[in-house]
Amino acid sequence: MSTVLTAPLPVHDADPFGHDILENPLPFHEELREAGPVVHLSRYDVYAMARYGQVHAALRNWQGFQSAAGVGLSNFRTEKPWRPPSLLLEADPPRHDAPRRVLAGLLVPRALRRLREHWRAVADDLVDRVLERGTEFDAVPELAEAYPLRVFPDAVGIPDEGRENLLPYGDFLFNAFGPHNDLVAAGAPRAPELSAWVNAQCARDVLADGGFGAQIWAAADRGDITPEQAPLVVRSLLSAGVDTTVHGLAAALHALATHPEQWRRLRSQPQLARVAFDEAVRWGAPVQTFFRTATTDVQVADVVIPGGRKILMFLGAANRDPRRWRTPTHPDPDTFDLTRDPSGHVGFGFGIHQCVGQHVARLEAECLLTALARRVETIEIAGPTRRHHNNTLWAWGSLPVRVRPA
Ligand code: OVV
Repeated sequence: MSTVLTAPLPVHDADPFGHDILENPLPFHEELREAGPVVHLSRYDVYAMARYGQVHAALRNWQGFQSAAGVGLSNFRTEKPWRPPSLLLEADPPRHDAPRRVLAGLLVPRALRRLREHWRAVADDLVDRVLERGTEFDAVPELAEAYPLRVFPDAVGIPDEGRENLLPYGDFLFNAFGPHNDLVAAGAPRAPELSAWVNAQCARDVLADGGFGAQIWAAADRGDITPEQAPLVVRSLLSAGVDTTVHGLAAALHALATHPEQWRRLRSQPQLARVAFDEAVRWGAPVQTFFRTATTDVQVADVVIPGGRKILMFLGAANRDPRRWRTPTHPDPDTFDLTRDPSGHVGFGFGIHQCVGQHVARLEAECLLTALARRVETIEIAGPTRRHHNNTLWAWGSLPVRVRPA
């Protein structure tokens, strides 16, 4: 017989999906971290983790914290999901593994090398055109959105028509991981139409030869996945690959525009572009949260999370936990600093579900940030910035910037 010591569970009554916290989650994150290793969120009757150690451990523990019951607030066992579950994100081993292997193989750095030269040229061209139009512009539509939309859908191989649906689809999808609040209600009317369009882009006959989409279908021909799985794997690319990168790039642009000394550092050492992006994903975590569901009773620190309960993991809070990030050389986790080693951040998750597209995102960031660093001597915020509220994404709606061309 074993005895489990349990401590009283700290409680927080805030709404993590309310507009005040979506606007600026940082004070709430600190309260959660300081409240304890596991906290009960009374508003939704779920458990929460905001400290690095527990978030990291929970992300690794796919046996104890399953994904197949959904990684949003709603439990797929008791509530019908709004779309057929993802074969990657919303699945556990063994079913998760074949689709994951196929996608991972297509998206490893070695497989992306063929894209670099073209993606660099597109970034150079985009930056040139933006600068031709003037030295003040909104970095969200003009760079953070424009660049991924120029390279990623082509790389997947979807047709041109309807690409304007990609961002609204992603916005709804990431809202739908949260509660059925005003953000979900506002997006719901278009969800069926957007979803139907995305699903139609996953069919074999619409996907261009040589793209990621066609390669996923080729994997089905080889028997690595089934023909029924192929369209859903393509759907994962179109679901997870656009808004996340857009807001990761926006986080990087915001960070650099508000830290002139870090911009100078990047200008003098353009090979820091990748570090700059990962530091931005740590500091500005574009994906803030995901849920898991306890498979059985799981003990975390001195708390037992009962089987069947939802756990909300605060990736952005873990990324600034002083317990992990306060070091002798870099004592303040809240600073954006290219001399820091950001590796180990959980902005891409961790473990078997860690972002399979992270190398694609890093390549996009490398191309865009080096193109910008070559042509722009200074970049600063030129007007009021605006957040775009989403239940999962920490997003920018508008980043007016002023640049001085080099
Ligand atoms: C990581 C992520 C986010 C959203 C959707 C998916 C994955 C998916 O696989 O559909």
